[in-house]
Amino acid sequence: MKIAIVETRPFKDQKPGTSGLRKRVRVFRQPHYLENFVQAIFDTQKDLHGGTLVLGGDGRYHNREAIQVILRMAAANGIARVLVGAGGILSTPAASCVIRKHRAQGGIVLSASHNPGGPDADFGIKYNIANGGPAPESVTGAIHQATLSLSRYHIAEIPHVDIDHLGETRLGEMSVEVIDPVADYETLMESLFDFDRIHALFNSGHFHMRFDAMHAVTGPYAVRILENRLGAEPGTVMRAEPLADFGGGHPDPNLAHAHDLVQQLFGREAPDFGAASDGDGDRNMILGRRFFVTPSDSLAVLAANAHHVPGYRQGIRGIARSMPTSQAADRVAARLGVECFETPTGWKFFGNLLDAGRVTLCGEESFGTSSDHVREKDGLWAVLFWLNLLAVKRQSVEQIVREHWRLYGRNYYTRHDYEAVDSERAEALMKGLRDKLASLKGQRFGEYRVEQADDFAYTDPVDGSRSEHQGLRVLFEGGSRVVFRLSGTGTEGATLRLYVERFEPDPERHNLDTQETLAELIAIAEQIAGIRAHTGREKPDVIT
Ligand code: VG1
Ligand code: CO
Repeated sequence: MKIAIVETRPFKDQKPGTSGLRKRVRVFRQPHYLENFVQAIFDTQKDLHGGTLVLGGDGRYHNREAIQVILRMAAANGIARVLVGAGGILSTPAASCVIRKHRAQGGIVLSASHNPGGPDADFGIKYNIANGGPAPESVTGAIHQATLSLSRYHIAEIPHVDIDHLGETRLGEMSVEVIDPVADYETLMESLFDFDRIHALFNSGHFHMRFDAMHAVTGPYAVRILENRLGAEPGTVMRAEPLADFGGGHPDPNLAHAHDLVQQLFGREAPDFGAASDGDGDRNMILGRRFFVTPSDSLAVLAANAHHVPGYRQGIRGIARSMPTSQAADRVAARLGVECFETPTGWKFFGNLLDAGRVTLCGEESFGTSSDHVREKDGLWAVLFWLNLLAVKRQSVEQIVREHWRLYGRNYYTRHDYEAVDSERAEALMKGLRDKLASLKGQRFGEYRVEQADDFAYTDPVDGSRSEHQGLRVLFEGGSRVVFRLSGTGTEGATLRLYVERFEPDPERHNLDTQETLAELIAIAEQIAGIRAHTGREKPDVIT
């Protein structure tokens, strides 16, 4: 096997964001662009030398080409063994599962997650470490540093590798094992959930669900597990086939982008349960019949009911949520008497807490929920968890959530996204607000009084690492809050996220319209930050 050493020059824009490096496909297709980033991974992650790498992606445009390049570079960089998902497919949670199960030293997942795909859309690459989780900031920082001074990369001169048939081949010294992308994951799910009971629920003939795979990676997983294994009727999974451009859609499971699913669940003769997941399968949206479960509530409900599920029968050790996620889970943790952590946005901040055994469940308001079974958020896992609860409790989704609110109170919650805003204007908004924070304390806005206002920073309780500037928070007396953040996953301009939350203990007031009951707080956010003036936008692009 001949190895070429190719001369290259550094790219200055290879700094990973909230979850990996995401760019337009045309950026990734520039000569040497992908190769440089991959070489930076191999140069900095020494354990991979002589070790095992897991490789797969969400099937988006450019996935297959990138896999071929990475295989050739892995062979040239002394990787001993690569486990690659057949067809180049591995969902993010499945990759995490495979890394852990096969004790790999790391993994590369090719995905830009919920961002659209296709020749004019987005591509992405994420590196996961040996615990199966997203690389922490220390690792992404080192990779980024390496990209800034890269002058050559190593690549084997070999023909195309067949990744479509299961089995092992050799590339020089390196072995390539093409694995079934679903099998290990399915086994893990079966070890956590009561498959017999869920099967009986589907068999009863009184329970119907729809799962929207959004033409993204979860299709094959959902068909195999929900339909083939658990007996859901054929056709339960919609948009099941992974397509390179996600069928032209935006593989983001929210009320706007999973439009058909939402219509079915809110229509006449609606099924009992609906769910969707995103491009790389780590997000989930949960719907009941004519009922939307906010991701923050979903985390709280799963935590409060975990003992009904075999994998969590012993109880949970603690809960972690990202800062902008509603405080509903905190109330559950308090009642259970377990620790609750508030981390910055991004799954990488949960890794240490999970590894240290301090938390069992984690969640983000952005449709991410998971547990210590892997080190990523896990869309289908959340769906199976809900199915297990539905099978045990024999209540509707709505009944379960309403009962939860009665017991714990309701955290009304919304997120407003202003997408593709001019970056300088977005920065100016954040700077203006940051400068103002100190003066907000004690100020009264209508019925709300500011208790605290700060620029959120986090010190990891396990390794002491510190992360600053993780979002601007205005906290009001009584637990209401507004939070401002700039997205770290977009590829065009800036995306401003406004998160709004209000706690309502009174069960008589649990039936209000979310946007109406939060209208005053939304107006206060506008008053404090001047969103309209800064962004030039009259209203948000997406309201969740
Ligand atoms: C968003 C979400 C964040 C999530 C991240 C990756 O990040 O807010 O909670 O962890 O996407 O999710 P940002 O920086 O755009 O707000 V995924 O499913 O796109 O990998
Ligand atoms: Co995702």
